Amino acid sequence: MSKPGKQGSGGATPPPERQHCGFIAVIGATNAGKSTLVNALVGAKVSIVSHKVQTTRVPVRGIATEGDSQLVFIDTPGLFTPRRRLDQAMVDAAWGGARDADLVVLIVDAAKGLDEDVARILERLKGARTPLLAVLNKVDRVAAKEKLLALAGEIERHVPLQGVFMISALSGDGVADLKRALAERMPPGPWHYPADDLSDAPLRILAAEITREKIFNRLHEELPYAITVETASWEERKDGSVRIEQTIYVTRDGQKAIVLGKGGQTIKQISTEARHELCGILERPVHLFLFVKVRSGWQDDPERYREMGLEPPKK
Ligand SMILES: Nc1nc2c(ncn2[C@@H]2O[C@H](COP(=O)(O)OP(=O)(O)OP(=O)(O)O)[C@@H](O)[C@H]2O)c(=O)[nH]1
Ligand SMILES: [Mg+2]
Repeated sequence: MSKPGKQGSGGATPPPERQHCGFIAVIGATNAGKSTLVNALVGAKVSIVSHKVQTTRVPVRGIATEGDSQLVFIDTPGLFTPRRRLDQAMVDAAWGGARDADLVVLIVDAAKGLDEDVARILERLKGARTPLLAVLNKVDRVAAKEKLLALAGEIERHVPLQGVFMISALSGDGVADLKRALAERMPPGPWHYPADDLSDAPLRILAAEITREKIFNRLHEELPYAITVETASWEERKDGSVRIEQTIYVTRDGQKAIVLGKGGQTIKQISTEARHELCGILERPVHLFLFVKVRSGWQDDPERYREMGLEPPKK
């Protein structure tokens, strides 16, 4: 995806001998604010966000520049104890993202502190060789500064850290400092992407994710987890608009009825919200058509995983 409406933060591309570039995996417990932070660092929405857990399902790359450095962020699914098959595929993908990075940023929700999920992540990071930085997020929710310092100390007792940053990804507090510090740690090497690219995800994937975000925000309990969204067709029309058809897969008839809502109200709201956001990103009129299909076994169907960009879980 290049230039979805907004410019990347960088100016001109530096000459090859000055270029630095690296991959930074952003990992952490689910709901810690990883996607919010990656969007803030990139300066555009590349990854969807919700107040619910397990929103991100697939590692998403977001690209930013700072000085002579190109920073390729990998927003990963949250790390948690997997229960469903999809969970396992998500958690495997998250650790895979961390393995391939030059630098790992561990995000911890400062209001939650070092809970069981974080403890488990720290345990697994102990043996890792990739340099690690800790970011305490949601500091806007923590009034006592001593609490933050204590948390930083606790994390440092578990794993060797290159540094600790305290930020609010939501308000942007501390994000610029973090970005500069990350840029300084990037190894010399050619930029992987053109200067104004913001993501490498195809627009049809981003479009499906945006619809999934609206579903996450509007539907509750188990339903968002029983859903996957795919862009079935994408047609650029002569009048400059784009016609997008998407399929929302659910696992049961009852779920289909909830997604549609009384007289089709719910799906209409989801569609309006998604279309509105897509118009902003694509900077042209969008005609969005959503279809709900019941596919009881989609969570066992390798094709659905491939469409999402995940390795199907092994039986
Ligand atoms: N108060 C506050 N809320 C935040 C901050 N950063 C993120 N949030 C909120 O935390 C919730 C989760 O944010 P996400 O960015 O989706 O979290 P995530 O870590 O990507 O979550 P998963 O993809 O589900 O693992 C959302 O409601 C965000 O608005 C912050 O700095 N302060
Ligand atoms: Mg996320």
